[in-house]
Amino acid sequence: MLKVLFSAKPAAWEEYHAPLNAAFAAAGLDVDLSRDQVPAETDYIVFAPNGPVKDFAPYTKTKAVLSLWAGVETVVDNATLTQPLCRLVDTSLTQGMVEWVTGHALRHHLGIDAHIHGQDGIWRDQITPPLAKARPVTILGIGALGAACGQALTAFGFPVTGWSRSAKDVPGLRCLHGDDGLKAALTDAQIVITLLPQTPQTGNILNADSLALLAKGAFVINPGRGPLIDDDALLRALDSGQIAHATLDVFRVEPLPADHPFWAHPQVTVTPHIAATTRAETAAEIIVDNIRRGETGRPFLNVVDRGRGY
Ligand code: NDP
Ligand code: OXD
Repeated sequence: MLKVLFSAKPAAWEEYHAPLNAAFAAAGLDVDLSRDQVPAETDYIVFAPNGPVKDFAPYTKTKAVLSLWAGVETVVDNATLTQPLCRLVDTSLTQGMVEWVTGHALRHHLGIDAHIHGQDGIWRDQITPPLAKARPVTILGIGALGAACGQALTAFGFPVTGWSRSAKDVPGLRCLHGDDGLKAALTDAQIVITLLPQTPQTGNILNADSLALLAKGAFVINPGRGPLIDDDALLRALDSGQIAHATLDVFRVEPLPADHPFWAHPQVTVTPHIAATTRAETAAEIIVDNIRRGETGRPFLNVVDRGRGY
């Protein structure tokens, strides 16, 4: 019998244990899934960064650590982690991100706020937004999430540029990469969406210089990670009108402290790290599929490259 440790918050256990056990049974795997395993006898760890396991050294028999999160920045540098680390790539997570990004991009594109906040009996000037084809969008990070968001936005007609570390070809997107590509990707963009992982290379990628490349009055949407943005530079760009509005889902400190200027700024929308939620039913199938792969001698999917940090 395989011994699988579930290391996440108690609420996650309530959500996950039934779907995981159902997926193990469907896969024909005989598994003891528990929040309490003897480390040296544990075959796999289902892992969330906010769970109890911080030291992987005692897990000498463990074949893989399977993250319930897509972002792995809090564990990738853990020196005790020598086992393969697999991050979550899940169609439900991706679809959730596509819906959140598309919704917020359309809000800014259409100027929806002007009318929602204008229920005061005044028939306002009619301001016609440009069609999507005249609103260039740039997505920094065109991996599992960014590429899907880019393709959804191209379906509306937005000209979408995607930027990545290595050269990529995502149908429908203008794909740029590397340092040279970043400048071209940001120049004159009217909506910029950050879907990069948090690594030493991506910190403060949106800073005073890069924000200045965007079209005057551009919109920033960040569902990636807080440190991708230099907060002070963003606040200055909002105050100067260089950035018209920032919709931010992720922050350097979460929950965002009550005294952070983002809360009070009229051109900032704060959402509480809800852009894309991991859904237990699909995530369980993905985790179990990876365990089945391990047990049948096939390579694990979505293994994190420690050198790259994602
Ligand atoms: P992927 O690993 O699939 O994609 C990451 C993308 O970023 C790739 O295109 C990669 O380039 C690019 N990239 C990484 N480093 C650099 C760099 N130095 N320069 C240029 N491009 C770089 O990740 P996902 O799409 O699955 O997830 C992205 C992030 O979204 C996660 O790391 C997480 O932080 C965040 N997230 C947020 C959620 C939320 O609810 N707010 C939910 C889930 C994830 P290349 O293609 O060349 O490798
Ligand atoms: C994730 C997240 O990384 O929720 O999965 O941000």
